[in-house]
Amino acid sequence: MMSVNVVLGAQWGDEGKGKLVDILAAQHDICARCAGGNNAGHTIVVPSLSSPTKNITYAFHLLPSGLINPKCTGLIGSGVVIHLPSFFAEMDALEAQGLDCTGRLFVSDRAHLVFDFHQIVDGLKEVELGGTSIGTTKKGIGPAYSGKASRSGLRVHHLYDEDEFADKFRRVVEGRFKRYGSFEYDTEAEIQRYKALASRLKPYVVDSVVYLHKALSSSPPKRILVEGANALMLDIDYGTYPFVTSSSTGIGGVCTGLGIPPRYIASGKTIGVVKAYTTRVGGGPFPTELVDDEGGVGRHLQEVGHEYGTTTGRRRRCGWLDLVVLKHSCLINDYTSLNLTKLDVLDQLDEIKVATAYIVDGKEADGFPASLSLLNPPHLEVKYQTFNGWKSQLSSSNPSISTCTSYNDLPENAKKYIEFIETFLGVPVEWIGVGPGRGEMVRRG
Ligand code: 2SA
Ligand code: GDP
Ligand code: MG
Repeated sequence: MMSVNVVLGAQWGDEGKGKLVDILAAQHDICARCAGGNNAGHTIVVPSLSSPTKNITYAFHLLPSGLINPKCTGLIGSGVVIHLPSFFAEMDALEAQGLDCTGRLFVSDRAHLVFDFHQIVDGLKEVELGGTSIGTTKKGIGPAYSGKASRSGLRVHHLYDEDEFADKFRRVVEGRFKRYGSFEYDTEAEIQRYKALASRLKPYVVDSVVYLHKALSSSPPKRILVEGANALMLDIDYGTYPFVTSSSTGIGGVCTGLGIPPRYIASGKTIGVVKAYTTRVGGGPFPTELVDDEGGVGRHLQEVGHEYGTTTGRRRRCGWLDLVVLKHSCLINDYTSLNLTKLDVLDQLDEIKVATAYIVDGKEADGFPASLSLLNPPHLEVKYQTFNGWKSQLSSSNPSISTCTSYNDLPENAKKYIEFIETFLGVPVEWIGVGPGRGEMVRRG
């Protein structure tokens, strides 16, 4: 039986999933997205095919990152929400960079559509929330998934029954006008626009259940890689609710979003991508956040790590690695190994801290608390372990770990840091990111 391999974000996103997916895609035939929409952003830096000494930077949002590999086919599964104008804009932008996806990109007919009115409503909801806003990407993700859950959503297959589409569309928009007032929106023009989009989309549409099951049972079976979007702490059930996205970003979302039976997933690898520190975009709790002034460690991580959103350009909040978060993430996703990324960003720090426990109201918490009110002082005290950095173990000829190509090349203190993490979590660190480029990845074992 062919196993399905999965790459998932283990923290609050932007761990560097896209880079690992790009590397693993070389050994897979299909790269599938199972959840989220174009709120995701994956930046991938690879050598140019025409002049390999130069790098090309690709930004993926809705399309699977595995597509950089010309032999890999992309699939957008039923659990994904698709904004068609953005889908085509992304495809066109990739094509302008020399990446042609023709004939190797498919979209599930059961995937829900995100419309511009969902994006408008996303913004209006955020305004209503005021000081307690989620800090969404305003890509319409929440409103589109609420439509799905309330059974009023439009799916890809609806595009191909024009009367049903127009009827449903008018009703849904009317409902949003009732709830939010008559915001500026030309319903009839939108219905016309979607006729053209539907015909452009037609060659990409498949029944992804049949497609994947044929792929798994073909001879030889196709090798499938699932690319997670967002991350476990943004999961609708297990993240820091309500400061989460609206999909299942963990391992459960792989089954529901693709219709792949769990035994294929259980016999494959589930690789958790973990940034060597923590970042988060938008609102919500972040117990190890470093809120400091210019020159502080938080600012250092942000600048050295270029911590700005791929989709919105927003500054990412930065802080120390949080093993309480990661333990919670491991309990749910049961990673078979980890990819520790952006270790190079810590190169110049004298000391590195890692959160090892939460003391909630004087008692060590067993897991990551569900109640957000417990995550603030005076309830919460975070316990840290401090490590010496490896700055002094670097040399003028080797000023960054970015040049390391094997585990043994890494400075002793960097190895201690890695080994502490894997022992604490009980999961091996198989890959170590030492720079943004495809080649800047150390494989262990
Ligand atoms: P949404 O738009 O409804 O999914 O937002 C809900 C929360 O989920 C967070 N979220 C993200 N966090 C990190 N990265 C994301 N993707 C982009 C990137 C972000 C960007 O890769 O850089 O460009 O700003 C992402 N997408 C959603 C969001 O911040 C809310 O906290
Ligand atoms: P994703 O959403 O998990 O795919 O991550 P993003 O692409 O949004 O953010 C990760 C950022 O870090 C991107 O700009 C990557 O190019 C970059 N990156 C990935 N791995 C490494 C690494 O090991 N070191 C450094 N310095 N940058 C990395
Ligand atoms: Mg990202």
